[in-house]
Amino acid sequence: MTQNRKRVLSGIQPSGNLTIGNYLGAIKQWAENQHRFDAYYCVVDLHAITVEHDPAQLREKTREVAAIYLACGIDPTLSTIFVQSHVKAHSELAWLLTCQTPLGWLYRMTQFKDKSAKQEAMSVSTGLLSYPVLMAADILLYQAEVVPVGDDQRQHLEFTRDLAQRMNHLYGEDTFTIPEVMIPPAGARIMGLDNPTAKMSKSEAAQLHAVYILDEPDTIRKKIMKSVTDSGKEIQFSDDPSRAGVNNLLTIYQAFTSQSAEAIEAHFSTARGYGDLKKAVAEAVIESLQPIQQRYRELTEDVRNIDDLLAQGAEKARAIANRTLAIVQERMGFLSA
Ligand code: ATP
Ligand code: LTN
Repeated sequence: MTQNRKRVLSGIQPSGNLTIGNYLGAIKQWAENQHRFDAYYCVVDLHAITVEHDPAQLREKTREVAAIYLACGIDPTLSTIFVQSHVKAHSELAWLLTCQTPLGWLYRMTQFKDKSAKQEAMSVSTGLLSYPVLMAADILLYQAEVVPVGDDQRQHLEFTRDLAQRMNHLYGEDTFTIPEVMIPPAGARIMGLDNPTAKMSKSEAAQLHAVYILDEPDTIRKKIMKSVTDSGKEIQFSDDPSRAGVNNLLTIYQAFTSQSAEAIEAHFSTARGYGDLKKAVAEAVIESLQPIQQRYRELTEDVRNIDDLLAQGAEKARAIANRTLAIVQERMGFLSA
């Protein structure tokens, strides 16, 4: 059974509260497709230290993200859930790949440019620059064929493919599988509620920026009702930047309700204004998150259960990752230990 299914790998950083962007761009499609894939979903804790972090919070969020994967329907009997740092091969392969990565490839990454722009140039961590190399190691260790992510990760996937091709050219064409990106049809790029021209992100501190997966219904209502729109009243999908707020609300509604754009526009054609739209979006989000939140509460009553699952996941992941690492080490000229 496993042999016929395509290998898939993806991950989320435990760097804050997971947002509906993380859900719609990543976890939702992981859960929907898990029957047809041999899937590996990791909590990428090593990536979370590329910016300033608090050790106690990292510990807490790592378990929380794993519990959210489960609560969103990732079934551990179908998919393997694990913590990146539990599989040491990720760090080891990242070093081997680092030595084959031209600096120019890293300097042009938009995520690096955006995140480093928020800090003093010379104090930006080297880890933030080499972030995509660690991500490439995550993917290539498992010989993943497909990587389901949100739209913002396209460039990192291109980087991974280029690096895999370079390694294959140097060390043998069968060294790494070249992965394909998989982007969901709706919800691949959810924008900030307070600023609909910037991507919704879990590490953005502003109170009204993001809806979190674990937010209470009242908080969700408040955030969506206060979201930034424009002075018009037409409720239609649009790529006009001045109408980005309404477009974002419609996109959220579409991703949660799985209706067509035409049906949604027809539905809202009789609405009295943006207030009606906001109310409907808030209720759709609340209703969709309710079963996830309920399941999250049940799961976290027993954290030992989650830790056991993560230990089993790491063991399964290690077997595959170590095999790839050994091949690469041998081909690069390292003596076997
Ligand atoms: P951070 O703010 O800590 O950098 P983030 O919220 O951007 O984090 P990541 O951990 O970098 O989240 O991303 C995890 C997954 O969620 C990736 O597949 C990413 O594409 C997806 N994702 C993140 N934000 C969004 C968004 N606003 N819309 C759609 N998908 C998203
Ligand atoms: N860079 C990703 C998180 C990530 C990832 C991965 C995604 C780390 N390793 C491997 C897919 C596959 C991000 O979303 N910022």
